[in-house]
Amino acid sequence: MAVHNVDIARAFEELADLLELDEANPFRIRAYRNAAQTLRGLDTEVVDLVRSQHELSELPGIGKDLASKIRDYLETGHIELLDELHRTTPAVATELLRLPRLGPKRAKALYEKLGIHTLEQLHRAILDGRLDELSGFGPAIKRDLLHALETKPTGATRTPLVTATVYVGALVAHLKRAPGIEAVTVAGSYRRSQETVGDIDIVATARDHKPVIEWFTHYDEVAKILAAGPTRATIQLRSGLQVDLRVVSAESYGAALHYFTGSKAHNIAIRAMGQKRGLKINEYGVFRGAKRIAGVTEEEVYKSVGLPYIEPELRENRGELEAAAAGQLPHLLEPRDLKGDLHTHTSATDGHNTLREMVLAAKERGHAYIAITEHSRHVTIAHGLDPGRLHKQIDEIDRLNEENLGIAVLKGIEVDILEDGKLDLADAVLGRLDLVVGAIHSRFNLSRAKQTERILRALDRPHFSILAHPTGRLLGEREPYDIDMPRVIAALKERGAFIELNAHPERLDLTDVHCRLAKNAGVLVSIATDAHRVQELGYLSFGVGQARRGWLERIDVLNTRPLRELRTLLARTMGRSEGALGGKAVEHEHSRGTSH
Ligand code: DGT
Ligand code: CA
Ligand code: CA
Repeated sequence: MAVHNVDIARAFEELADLLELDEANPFRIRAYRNAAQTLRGLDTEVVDLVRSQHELSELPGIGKDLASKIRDYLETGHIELLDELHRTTPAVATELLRLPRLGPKRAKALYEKLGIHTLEQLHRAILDGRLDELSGFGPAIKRDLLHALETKPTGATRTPLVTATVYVGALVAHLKRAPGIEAVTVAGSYRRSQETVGDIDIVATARDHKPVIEWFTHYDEVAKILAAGPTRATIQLRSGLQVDLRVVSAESYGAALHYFTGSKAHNIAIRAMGQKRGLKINEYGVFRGAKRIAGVTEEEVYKSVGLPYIEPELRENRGELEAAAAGQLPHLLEPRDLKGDLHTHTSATDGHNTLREMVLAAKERGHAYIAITEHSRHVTIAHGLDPGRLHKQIDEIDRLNEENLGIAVLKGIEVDILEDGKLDLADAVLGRLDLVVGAIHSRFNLSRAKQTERILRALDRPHFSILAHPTGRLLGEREPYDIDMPRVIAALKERGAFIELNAHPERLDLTDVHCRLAKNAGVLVSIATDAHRVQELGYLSFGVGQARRGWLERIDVLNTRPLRELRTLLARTMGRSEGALGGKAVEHEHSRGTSH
């Protein structure tokens, strides 16, 4: 059975967690985490690298020892050390480590001293006051734990789109080799680029359906066949992901694709429009009486109810039918519209590639510009920059730009917005930059009023360009912090600043709804990867999917602008009237701000 990179990455992450409980050497733990990140970012499956005789130890962060563990896993499906740690650690341990404020010491105390073996038991122990018997669990910790246990994101069984992508790619490749197969398209929430998917829906055409169904159910990643009939089947992959396949005839392909792409609300609305015209619309076609009048393509289905084609990402019955009827559908953003990346990190802080490597990789992707935006000093775990190190990086970028690499490197920072709304670095050093990206990395649990006020204060600083990952959420892991988004967006508008759609697939932080809010308010969205390694520069595509769900067009997005225009827009957020390309930058004090 094929092992995917994510499987190995997951095993290494678990190893790191369990070693942490074992209080193993921190460098060793770190090595496993780094290796897991490398694996998640690779473009090639490790299995294929091994097959083609590549040295795994040449991969970044993978030494001889880790390479041999990967080989063990590929050959046997096991890592001996992991099996051993599983035998000696209770299963709840890794779940506990994922909760806030629980490191190895506290987690261990919970199962060793209080005999806690499920999260449910922990919840009850806190409510019963039994946690008070343990030292190291003060009221603040208990409150945070309770909050986490009680707001555990619902629908945790949904799969992030990025994870699904890995499995879907391989499965579609398999299906395309099925006997007599004509077309294969992934439909459902996956096609609509929803940030998480419940299951995968695939529509295929073939003259003879049965061999395709057999080919599908015999895929070597299948753990369970949940249903199999003459034209449809449902399987569960080893990863747990469930997949529905429908095989239809070519005459029904468009109708089936439309039906199974959904959303259900969109389908129902389309069907109602059909009914008004005396048409019956289902997954087999569009019918007037017994006569099929459409169904080969999706365009035909829409045409039968008098509408132009509607892009899958819009199909949520959130106004797309009305817009289509009025000829006012947006011309959705395309991946090629993006000219560069405005949020990236390097090995100067917690990134894994050097400045030069990041810049050259961005150029390789065809970017016209890349902004380097390291963390500031307050984010100590990321080894954030202090003024001295930032000055040094600014000089380094100036020198790099003098080499005329064919890509512009913008000088930025991801500066921490402190609890009181001040920025983590003084105005003097921020003033040397091309852009200031501001972000919250602490005190996520402030009240809505306080959290909003914190951001509004930061927007009043003399230098502020883009609000990064505006709600701080991590998909399936951390709930968004509570802010008054319409108010924040209005303040950004007033300041002439921008909002980020963080394209990292574990964040996708701005939601589709908030993208639309920004668009309607006239605040440009910066779609940026937050890349910490060169491979992650490819995450822009996830941002584009989300942006399309938010109805964004090329004109709504900051980094579709050519360099010159971008510089002008950014210069304004920095209190300068003109971009560096438009002659000498004119600096003047921002009326409201002072240094701190
Ligand atoms: P998911 O899987 O929860 O992420 O979301 P979807 O949208 O992929 O939903 P799923 O897999 O249950 O069904 C795929 C599509 O099939 C759905 O988007 C629309 C269509 N569909 C499913 N059930 C119904 C239904 O009862 N009525 C109509 N009109 N369409 C349905
Ligand atoms: Ca689905
Ligand atoms: Ca389904």
